[in-house]
Amino acid sequence: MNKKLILASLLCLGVCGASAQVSNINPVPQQVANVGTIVEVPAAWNIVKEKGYDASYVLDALATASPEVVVDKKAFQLTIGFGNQKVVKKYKKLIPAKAEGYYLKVTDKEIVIAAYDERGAFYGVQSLLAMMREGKLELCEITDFPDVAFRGVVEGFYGTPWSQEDRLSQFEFYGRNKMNVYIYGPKDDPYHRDKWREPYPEAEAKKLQILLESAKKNGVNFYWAIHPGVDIKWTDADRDAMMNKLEVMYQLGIRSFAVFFDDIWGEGTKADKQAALLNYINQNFVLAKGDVAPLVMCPTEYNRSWANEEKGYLRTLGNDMDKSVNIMWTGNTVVHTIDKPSMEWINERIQRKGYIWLNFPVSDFVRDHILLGPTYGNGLDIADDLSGFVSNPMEHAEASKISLYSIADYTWNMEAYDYMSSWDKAIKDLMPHNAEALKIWASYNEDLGPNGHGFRRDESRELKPIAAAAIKGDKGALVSLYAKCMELEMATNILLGDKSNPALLIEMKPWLLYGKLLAQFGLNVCGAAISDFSKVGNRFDNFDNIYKEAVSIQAQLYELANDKNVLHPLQPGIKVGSLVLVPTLNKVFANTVEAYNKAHGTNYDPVCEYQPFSITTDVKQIAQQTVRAQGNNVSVNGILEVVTWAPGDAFTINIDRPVTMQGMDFNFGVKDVAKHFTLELYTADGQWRKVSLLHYSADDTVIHTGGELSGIRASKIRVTNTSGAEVKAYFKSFNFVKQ
Ligand code: LOG
Repeated sequence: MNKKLILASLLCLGVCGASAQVSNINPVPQQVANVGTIVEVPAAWNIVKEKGYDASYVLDALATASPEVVVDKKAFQLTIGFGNQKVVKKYKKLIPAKAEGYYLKVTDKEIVIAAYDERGAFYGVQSLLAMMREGKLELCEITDFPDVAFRGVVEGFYGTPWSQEDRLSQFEFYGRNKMNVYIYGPKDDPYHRDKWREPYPEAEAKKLQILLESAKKNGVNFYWAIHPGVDIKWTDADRDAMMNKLEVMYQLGIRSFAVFFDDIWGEGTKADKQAALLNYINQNFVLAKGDVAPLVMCPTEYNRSWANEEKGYLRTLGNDMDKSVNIMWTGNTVVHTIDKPSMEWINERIQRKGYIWLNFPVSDFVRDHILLGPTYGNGLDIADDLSGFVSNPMEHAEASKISLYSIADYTWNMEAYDYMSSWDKAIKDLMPHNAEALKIWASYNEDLGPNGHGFRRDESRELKPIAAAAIKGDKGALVSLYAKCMELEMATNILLGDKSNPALLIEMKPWLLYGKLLAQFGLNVCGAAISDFSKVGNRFDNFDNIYKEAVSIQAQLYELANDKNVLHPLQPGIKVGSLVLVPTLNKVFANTVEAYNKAHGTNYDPVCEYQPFSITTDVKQIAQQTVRAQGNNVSVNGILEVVTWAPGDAFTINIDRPVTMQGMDFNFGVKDVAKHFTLELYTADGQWRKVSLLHYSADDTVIHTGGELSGIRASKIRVTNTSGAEVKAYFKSFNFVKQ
């Protein structure tokens, strides 16, 4: 335990458990003392502030508090000030000497908020408001400041960008939770990426200005990111196009900028050119303007697994690029938690402290899941090794707040970060009146399932021991599992009727409907497992009905997961409880059916979920993709980033029986790429048969097959890079149709 913690716990001895109001503050403050006495919120207060300090977002925030503002020296006093303001002169020694730090004292006669700077005063007000949220106040003395200077969010995912309402709600949330950065970079905004040279249409520009205002009100630095790497030429014309666009954005009011070079290949990836461009922008725009924040850039090799040490991309950036430009980093792989050794590795190469882009809770590569679990795994000792820490969230803005609440907590006070209690607080914050139902529900929506990035999360911690015993046939455990399914059904019903957070409900609804049905499947399965099929009149006595119900629920689940409104071409479907609950229920179902078949000489199929396809491949990035069948249409989900095929690398779909082919196409996202690949089918006579590949036109990136494909019966489909050289391409889609 470090000194700070020892001090904090000594001061807390005996009273911490009672510090109900202070514990509502997020992030957990650095130092808390003299807590334990809960008092009423004063009905009125007299605000003492610096003369002339009138219009400010800090005072606006304070004005949302319940006490009536009176001008009366004998009333309850609230003193607020920062920096060199006279009004807080006598607290000078108590103010932490750190940007955004504040000192907050609550006694039964007065409140003092004395901060290092204006942002600190805003955060002092936020802590006070959080304490008062339940209508009470707690006497305390808090000394608080952030561990990480830049904390927040990068809207950097693929998929539907957040709506205007989403973003406005986010900024209010960031302000409340002391996050100071929002980087605007949704991959699917054309004016960020594909049309980076063009200005926003007027209506879009106006919307950005509204966002900017809201960000300011909440103490959030709004970074606008540009993504020119797809087609940039290192010419004066493109450099001028970049400067023009930045100027247009500056005129709109943007004062913080980022430049992204992720997920590209070819000309745009050159480190020396990127560094030269960033330096040019830094010198001729950022420094020339004088009121623009230091640049943030996302490199092409933004994680260790992609770093090519021989070519020295990162070292070139480290050497050549102005030291004031921040460099983003996702860790050891695209999706990874961050630890001390990985920070040391990157910082040494880029010769500055890395700016973390955490790819959590982003779900654009596992869109069949919604990620509501706790945020854990990042080192608690890396505060001094990084320059910033932002999270890339889900396209579900409201649901992302569960993780973002904890990202705020973690980046502010790392050593005190407790991911389970932070998770509980986040859930309570998001849905105070149905927190228990939301917590139950969240515990079935944590893991991402198998995915190309290999990033997994724990799930359903409480259910695990019960599940293991239930699979072994333990009757007590089966009863507990039954109860868990009832609990899940109840939670989904409560949430489906919740009116307190409509935005959250809209986002979760497809999963909730699925989860409710899954709970019913669980009741059926556990009921059957517990029943001895002897008593008359029991719902679970007629095995044939139970079996029909199970099959019917599976069919209904399939319908829900294949509803056109939730079908995303990359990862179609809906997954709930995929790590523990679903495999447990399937196993219990199989056990029960097998036992019944044995005892009664029947022949019911014990398999409830069926997967006839599997993938084998040398290309690691696509090894974890899933194969889906809908009727005769079979598809492999695509991935987002660039895929590298070494010479000879193959990708094979194995089918558990021969099928007759009708048609096929796949899209590697590049023109004229078909010539590098060979397609072969493994036919019933044990031969590999070659099928020709072509593009329909020079502009078409889709690869089609020759007419000879139709009618071939095959149990394996194999695509091989036969170009003799490395091929870089995308893997956007891969489909075939059987007869
Ligand atoms: C993209 C990002 C995407 C994320 C997860 C970075 C720097 N870029 O693989 O836009 O949301 O991974 O799919 C990325 O992470 N590429």
